[in-house]
Amino acid sequence: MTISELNAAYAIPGLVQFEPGQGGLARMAVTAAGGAAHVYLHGAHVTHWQPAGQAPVLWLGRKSWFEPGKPIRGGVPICFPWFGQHPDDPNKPLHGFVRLAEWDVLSVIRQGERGLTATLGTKGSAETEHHTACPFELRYTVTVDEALVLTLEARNVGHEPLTVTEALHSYFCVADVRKITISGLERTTYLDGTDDRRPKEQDNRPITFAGETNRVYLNTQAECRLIDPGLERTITVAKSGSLSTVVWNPWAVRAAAMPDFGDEEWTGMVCIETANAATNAVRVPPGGRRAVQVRVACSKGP
Ligand code: TA6
Repeated sequence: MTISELNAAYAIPGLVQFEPGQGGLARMAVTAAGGAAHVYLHGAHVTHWQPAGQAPVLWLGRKSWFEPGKPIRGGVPICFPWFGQHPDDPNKPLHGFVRLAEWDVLSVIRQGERGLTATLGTKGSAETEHHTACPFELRYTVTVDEALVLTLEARNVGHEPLTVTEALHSYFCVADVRKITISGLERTTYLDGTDDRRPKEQDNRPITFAGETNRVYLNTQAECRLIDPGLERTITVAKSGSLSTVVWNPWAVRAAAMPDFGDEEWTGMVCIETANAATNAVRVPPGGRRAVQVRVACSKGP
């Protein structure tokens, strides 16, 4: 659909409109009383969320691609139907292909007095160039308010079981990653991506950052609290339908190696990803549905 067609079908004056975003890609701009947001149809990618009375919460890279066929760096990329490298074919796109797809808008409705809910959809099937083992349909519901609630629902529309790994790969803005803490994952086993994915255990203290960090915490449904003394705020990340939490910061050397990541930008971001990865892969039976949800909130102070 063109931007005019999207506006004719879904715009709500004063609350939501469609517009050309960066790179000319179509995005939905939400200006609800509870919060503002941008959602690109490219990847159904939430790139911006600012709850009322707060600074922006999501980090977006200044050097991000905004091009068909390339992922956006920052916000909340949707990793599906595989997280990281494809299990059998390293030539397939990292983190799956739905973050590269153009999604359809299915509905846009007011949510209470102060919010808005938009639902987007896409499909993957063996007949497409994606060569997934099994066809599926996705619905992604984005609720913008004082909290940001994202729900990814997958339906297996094939005749075989569908095994997926996935993540809502949220990037958060921080004043300085070296000064934040993340609590909630104490005494949890993780695979250390900086050490050949060896299993390790988080001690009984919150996570702090002193170097490249790339961890898949397993078998955890815990809520995480990101305490940022520099921005004087706490971000809470609560989830359901997810047994893994991924924590990532590339640090200086890896950031410099990524063409779409500014050399100095790593200090201002951290990812806390609501995932089902590695041994937490999910099996969806034929005709079955499953959903993963994250709820992000932000409050002033520790
Ligand atoms: O979630 C962490 C991670 O899997 C890292 O290994 C790193 O590669 C990151 O995601 C970003 O991946 P991308 O394909 O967006 O560059």
